Amino acid sequence: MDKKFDPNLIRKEFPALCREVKEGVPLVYLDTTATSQKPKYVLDSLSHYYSYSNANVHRGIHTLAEEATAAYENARVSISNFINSPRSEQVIYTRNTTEAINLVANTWGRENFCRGDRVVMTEMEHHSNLVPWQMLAESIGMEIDIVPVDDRGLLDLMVYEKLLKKNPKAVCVTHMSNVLGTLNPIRSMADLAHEHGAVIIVDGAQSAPHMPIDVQELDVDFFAFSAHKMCGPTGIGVLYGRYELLSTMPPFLGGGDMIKRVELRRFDTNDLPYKFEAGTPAIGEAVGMGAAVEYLNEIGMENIWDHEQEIVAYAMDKLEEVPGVTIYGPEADKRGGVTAFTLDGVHPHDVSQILDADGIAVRAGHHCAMPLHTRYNLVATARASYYLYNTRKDIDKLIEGLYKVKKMFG
Ligand code: C6P
Repeated sequence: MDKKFDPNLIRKEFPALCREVKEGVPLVYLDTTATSQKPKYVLDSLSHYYSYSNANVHRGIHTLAEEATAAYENARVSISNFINSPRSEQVIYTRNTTEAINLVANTWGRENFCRGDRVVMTEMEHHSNLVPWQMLAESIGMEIDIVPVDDRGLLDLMVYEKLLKKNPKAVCVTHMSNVLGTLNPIRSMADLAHEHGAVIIVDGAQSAPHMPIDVQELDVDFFAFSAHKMCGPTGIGVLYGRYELLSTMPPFLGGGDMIKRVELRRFDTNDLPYKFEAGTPAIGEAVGMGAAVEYLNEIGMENIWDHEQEIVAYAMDKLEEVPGVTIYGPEADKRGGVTAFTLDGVHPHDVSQILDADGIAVRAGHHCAMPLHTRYNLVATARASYYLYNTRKDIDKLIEGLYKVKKMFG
């Protein structure tokens, strides 16, 4: 792998980015926020694992079982190092970010919240970091407080400080918005949460793929992310948790591997991380996630972040020049590689559909952030998002496409 950062070389490593959507129409992929494309390095690791080392983990002592277990556990160590977790036992495999947050709500949450206790969430959360807490609140009788988003797309931190004075048990916040791109000041929010005795649960689905993550530096209690948004496969994600919390939490799902001993009427739970990994896990996918982390490390997360900063600034400049376009969210230096926008007089679904005819993939809809869209009196936006493989040429094609949309709609 070439260490020098060159998106034109990088994109050649992604088979999907080399395809045509239809004859003579190459793919312009601007939907990484939904899911990223996968490099050959990761695809080969999946193929190699399933071709030669496929077996169940932690159960057999034959060669393939040992190879599969080693590959599964080595991937955990790579992921642990990727986020600077103090111990790899603090890295729990889940299906995705959504399952990781549901795990926390249903174990730590159920153990620690009582009727009348408060939880703080924000107006820019993805449904994954809203609904599990709403479900818990409904069943326990907790109170939900919301940190609003201002017109620029930033959290109102004065309100956050005020809400902390009500002594919430937990703060649930996204590191980066999947709509506005807003990068939230997690370290200072964590410091404030801790000063008030609250635990902070961070949705890292949109930050972990794009920037260096150090969970110790961020001082977060829980951090959730998904492999499929960071060059890895679907069906695998991670919950990082503080050791003292994870070790005292009850298990999430019951079954094989999460136990040490089972009798007919009782069981003893296994040690971390297995306590939270009931049943046969997504082994090949975990191996693929490990490969994705190796791939990203080789390129360098700082390089990826710098490139995306450059690309998003360029995209915002160009989008702003298109008459009728409104971009939501803060200035380029306060956001990651996401631009949600509307085009006057054209429904975002039409924008997306017309762009697709030219091979340009953007997402349209509420992006699983309905309350945030309501905040801006919107039902939907079109959203272009960027990653290590996007170039200025992709943005130029998007802009060309938008002029075509405008022409079609008069
Ligand atoms: N956002 C998007 O198009 P899962 O689906 O569990 O891997 O990730 C959920 C999730 C949680 N938090 C944030 C901030 C997210 O952006 C997402 C996924 C995708 O915006 C699919 S809805």
